[in-house]
Amino acid sequence: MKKAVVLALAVVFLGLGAFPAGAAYKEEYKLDIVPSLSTGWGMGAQYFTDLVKERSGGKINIKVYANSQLTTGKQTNAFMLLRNGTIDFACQSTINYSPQIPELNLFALPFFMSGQPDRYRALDAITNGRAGELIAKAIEDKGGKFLCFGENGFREMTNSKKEIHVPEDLVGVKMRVVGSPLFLDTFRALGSNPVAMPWSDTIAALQQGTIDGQENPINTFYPLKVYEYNKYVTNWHYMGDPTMFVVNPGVWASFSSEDQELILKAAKDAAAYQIALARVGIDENDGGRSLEFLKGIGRVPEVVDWDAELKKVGMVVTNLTPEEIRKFVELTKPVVETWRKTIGEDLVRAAEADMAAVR
Ligand code: X2X
Repeated sequence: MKKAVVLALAVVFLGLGAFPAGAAYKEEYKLDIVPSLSTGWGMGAQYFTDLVKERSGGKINIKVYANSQLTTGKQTNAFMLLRNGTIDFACQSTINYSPQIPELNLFALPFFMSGQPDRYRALDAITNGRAGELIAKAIEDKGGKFLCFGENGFREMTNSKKEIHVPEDLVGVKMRVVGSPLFLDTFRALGSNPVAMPWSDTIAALQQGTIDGQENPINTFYPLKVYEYNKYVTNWHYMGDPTMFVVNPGVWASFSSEDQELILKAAKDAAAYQIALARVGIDENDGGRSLEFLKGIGRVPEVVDWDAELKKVGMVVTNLTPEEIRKFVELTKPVVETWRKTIGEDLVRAAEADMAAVR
């Protein structure tokens, strides 16, 4: 008799879907990020969870797990763990999801956005444009609920050996790159000898000298004191690295529509903060907008003049001339040609049209 009741209840529940609205919320939702909480990426993720907690009156409690804890260092498996529900929420780089969602390689096409007159306008045109919609759809088709784009930043290059002005300078410099094939192709095309490695192993490897350099946004490598091992930084802006605020679709469906709205709004507010942190003192065309925004929300970070700060901590800052940049662009052209096909011509063309529209 009891069994029959349980069975009948089970049937009713299944009929309502696996996550009936009004189901008890979890005590804690887990949010995945790769770097430490002290980075702009980490600060943006933390702000998101704080806003959700505050605005839900403590009902929705999301905890940030930094330093790839939830993927045990295997950052390129992160999307699979979000999809299967091991991870509830994430603020992740497109790079780490790109092995499962090829469209996300778009942002890592070398000099795709920085080849435009204003690389930040180009990036915004993509994330807010037709290409951004296609990318959101690609993520949802593969099993992730997309909320919005944030920002890690444009990626620069550091090393312990010498100033990098032209591709030949990279010969013999052992660069760490993310374990995503496009990065290996780009650095090999430049004549470097790249090593794919999780971020969680990178600082120790720099310290031990098993690698000579790495590439990441300033705002991501500085908090980890990369300058203690790498004297040289080259600002080449070769790719812009947005983050994505995403949720497991089952978890998303378990929230009431009011709470979904609250979460989406918090993600957008946190993304605006993360984007401002990625640009303040770095985007030379930002005209003080990022700083104004950060003042407005009462969250001005310690460092707002990165050029001065990097010099202060002893780094040699190399800003490339257009001539020098052209050499990097030439050598990576075949990589772009090959990867356009993997990403999908339609998406690449949509992104080119989005960028052209703001030029
Ligand atoms: O691994 C990296 O370089 C990092 C932290 O930027 C990413 O997760 C893409």
